[in-house]
Amino acid sequence: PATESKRLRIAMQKSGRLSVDSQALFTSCGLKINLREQRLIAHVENMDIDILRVRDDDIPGLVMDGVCDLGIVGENVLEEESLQRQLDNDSFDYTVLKRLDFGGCRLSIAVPQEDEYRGPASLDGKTIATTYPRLLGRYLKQQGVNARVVNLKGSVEVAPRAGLADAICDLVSTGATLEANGLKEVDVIYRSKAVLIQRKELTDSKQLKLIDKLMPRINGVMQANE
Ligand code: PRT
Ligand code: ZN
Repeated sequence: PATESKRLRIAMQKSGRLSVDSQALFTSCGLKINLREQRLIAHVENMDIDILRVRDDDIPGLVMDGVCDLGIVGENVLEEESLQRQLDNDSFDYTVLKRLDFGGCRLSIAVPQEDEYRGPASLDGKTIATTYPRLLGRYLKQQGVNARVVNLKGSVEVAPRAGLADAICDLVSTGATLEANGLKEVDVIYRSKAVLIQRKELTDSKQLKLIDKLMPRINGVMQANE
């Protein structure tokens, strides 16, 4: 029947840097999930929750469009999608329930090791390759820098060597990738972690109660990990 409460839908990355930690968080919160099968949807056995396993890039949109109730995604991907949707005049509403303690990285400008860099102005007239054109565009605008942005979905770190760009703007955690490609990190433009987000206009009382039950558990797990 239409009045029956729907199961809470949580989107997580299927496979990648956030999957293991996302899954571990759910498990620590007492969710019994069978993720052995390579299915899109995994039913939580002991709660009215379904886990959707998707590409990380799809998670902000799924939550902003109300298709999923919660999601775990990197702030970098979330912010990029928000900026894009603002430009496209699409809905970009969501609530951050919790900033999590994994997925930490920074979005940085990097240039060839031998290049001189004297701040953002050095990027004037240059070409910068990135997977995050909106975050980079916002930064360049704030800095009053005029640069050409090339949008690459992958292999950003080889762009300068390949002659496709003068600089890159990419995610960095250890810095090993930059070093291996003869690049140096010169400016951090955004610091990111994984976040748990909720869609706006979630009004179902059973779903809200379920979230109220989960949040103290998440806080408890994070405190125990400190
Ligand atoms: O398949 P799907 O689209 O779901 O995954 P994906 O390949 O797009 O994303 P994935 O799994 O690589 O990353 C998911 C999220 O993890 C990112 O959106 C970030 O929020 C976070 N994260 C944390 C990182 C890194 N650290 C990271 N180091 N994402 C990517 N990297 C890459 C970076 O792009 C570069 O290629 O790792 C390399 C740099 O690492 P270091 O250690 O050499 O500096
Ligand atoms: Zn992705």
